[in-house]
Amino acid sequence: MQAIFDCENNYGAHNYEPLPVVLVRGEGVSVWDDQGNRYIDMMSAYSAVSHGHCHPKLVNALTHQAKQLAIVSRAFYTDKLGQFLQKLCAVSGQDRALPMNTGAEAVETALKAARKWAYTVKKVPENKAEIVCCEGNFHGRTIAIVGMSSEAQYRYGFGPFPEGFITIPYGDANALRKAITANTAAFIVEPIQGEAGIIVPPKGYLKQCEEICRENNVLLLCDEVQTGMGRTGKFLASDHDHVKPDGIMLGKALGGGLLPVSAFLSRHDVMNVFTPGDHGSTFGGNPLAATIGLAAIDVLFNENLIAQAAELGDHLQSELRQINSPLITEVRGKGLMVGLVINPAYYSARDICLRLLKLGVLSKETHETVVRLAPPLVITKQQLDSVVATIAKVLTAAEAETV
Ligand code: IF1
Repeated sequence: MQAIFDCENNYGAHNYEPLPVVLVRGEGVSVWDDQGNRYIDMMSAYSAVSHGHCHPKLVNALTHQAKQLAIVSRAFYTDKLGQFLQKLCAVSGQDRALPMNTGAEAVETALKAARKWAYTVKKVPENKAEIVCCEGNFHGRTIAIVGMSSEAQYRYGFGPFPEGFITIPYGDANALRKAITANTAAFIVEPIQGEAGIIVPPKGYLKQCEEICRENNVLLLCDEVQTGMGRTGKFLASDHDHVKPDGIMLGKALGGGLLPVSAFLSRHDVMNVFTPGDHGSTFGGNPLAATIGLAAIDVLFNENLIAQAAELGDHLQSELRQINSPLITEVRGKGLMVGLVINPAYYSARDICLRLLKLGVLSKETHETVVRLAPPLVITKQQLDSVVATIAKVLTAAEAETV
């Protein structure tokens, strides 16, 4: 095991600090390490594995298409892309979709669309477009995107950044109203902030933002890379508030836990700002990715995973709230996107994650205090109950050690 850690650490950049476990196999909610120990995966690759590891239908679709045709670039039509985009538009209520690979690319696509829409449709003077973003946001790691970040570590050493981004507090619709000028192109927001610590905004926030955007001819861009694809108990988290964004970014689970597949979705009048040569990607929308993306959406609906996320999410949160421990300060989230907040006076969230790991539960902290719990949506109630029992056990043992 040490040899594996050493090899990765000696030849890789040190931009991660993984927990000390070597995973070699996955099936559904389970993963196994190189010693044959089994774990329940409660973070599902930051929601990329919502369908569970190596879902048989998705693996079948992948291998079948891989033998047929995988990559051809967008220089040609394929028999798979149109079907995928049509389905994507149908389930998200948008007119057009632009396929990319990673979440960050979908976000960059949204930023480019919003700026060009501002110049060509809204008639903002050249190079004056502004995009409003939120404190605590996480939209990815590119230079433009970390330029939007309020997190010192994500920015430090990577400047100079593109201009034209204005940061306001998250969850405060009035701040949005005040930040908008004649040059505002868009407001970009996560319906629930993931990296910030599973922050659920006040009820009605997104609806108010939608109204303010409409009044001011500003695009509402919802980053649903993490919250979309059923994670919160609706296909899109913005569906909870009956909000129809002007643009939506999807990623992670859109790739069925097998490939990076992302997309930016929008209305005709926004998407039509792109003309041939404006934007693209070698791999975006390739037949393999399109096949998997389409199958990932089908499995989500056919296996009722969205309703399951809603029901089991409520169950998880109520069970966690019944754990009577001074180590827990809060349980929050929506659907199967849950944060367990640890009292920093006793332990860090990472300490708790390490203890859970030893008892066969994979989780991941975000910031110092939040244990992120976001299992594959295929998890059963019984499996969830066993995880809650393990969490209770860990907290009781940890509490005993504090006295
Ligand atoms: C890492 C967190 C999760 C995202 C939203 C876009 C992207 C992400 C809302 C970019 C990516 C990731 C990336 C991963 C850690 C992770 C994360 F801890 F940072 F917050 F999921 F919770 N929009 N989120 O959450 O998507 O380009 O990565 O495909 O290590 O950076 P990507």
